[in-house]
Amino acid sequence: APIGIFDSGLGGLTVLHQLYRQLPQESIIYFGDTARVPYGTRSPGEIVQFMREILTWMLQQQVKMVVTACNTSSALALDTVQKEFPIPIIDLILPGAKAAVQQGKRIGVIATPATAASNAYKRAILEIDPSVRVWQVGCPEFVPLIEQNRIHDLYTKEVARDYLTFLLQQRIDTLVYGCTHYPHLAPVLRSLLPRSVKLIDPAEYVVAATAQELELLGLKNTHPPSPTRFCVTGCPQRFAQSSLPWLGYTPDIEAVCLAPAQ
Ligand code: DGN
Repeated sequence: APIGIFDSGLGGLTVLHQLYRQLPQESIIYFGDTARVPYGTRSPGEIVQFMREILTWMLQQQVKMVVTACNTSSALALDTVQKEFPIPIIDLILPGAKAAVQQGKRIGVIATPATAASNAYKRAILEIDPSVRVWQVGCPEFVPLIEQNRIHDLYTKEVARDYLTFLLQQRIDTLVYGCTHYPHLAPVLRSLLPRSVKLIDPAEYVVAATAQELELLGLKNTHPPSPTRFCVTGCPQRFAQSSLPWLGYTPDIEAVCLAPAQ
């Protein structure tokens, strides 16, 4: 059976990339809720509802496990829905928080406004190590800019400079990508940060946690993997086009229609 991963749009591709690297034998279904991106400015109630719909669909596809490739969903909805669905759902935030405290003492988190407001990273980090300092910044413009493939615009760099100013004033030594879209901005962010600042991509660690869980539950794939299925709620052509720079090829995209969850 495949592993299901989902995001509101292109962000999950950074998790997919790690799945290909760390678990190349697994079959994957990628789900992008592109009709409703961005999630970052939605209410917690909406995010819970979206996640229920996505998980219901995932169960119909008979996935064996779901990897949350969206921090906003992980922060706002995971606790609620985890109890409602009979399938392992891997959280993104705790593995990222663990990695951050192993690397730094003054930790900055950039995230969607919803994730930043939820304090999910701050809480997770301080629970592991109360002696570190944590600052979070909500970055409302990043996801729309990435979805529009405007990564190399001068404007994007100016926006990034603005978001980082406060964190640099705090002399952070570590920066966490608190949104799966943000590793797509790595070259821009790297150019604005001192070399000594370490960048943490939670995608790397959520996939390591997934590998452990597969092992623990005896769910590792033993057959050759099937090609990844890409499914979106918005325009398939648009996703094919915007994912091209990250995937390096134009995938076939299925359009799906989610049924409202009960
Ligand atoms: N990629 C999602 C996340 O990690 O929070 C956010 C996407 C969005 O829709 N804002």
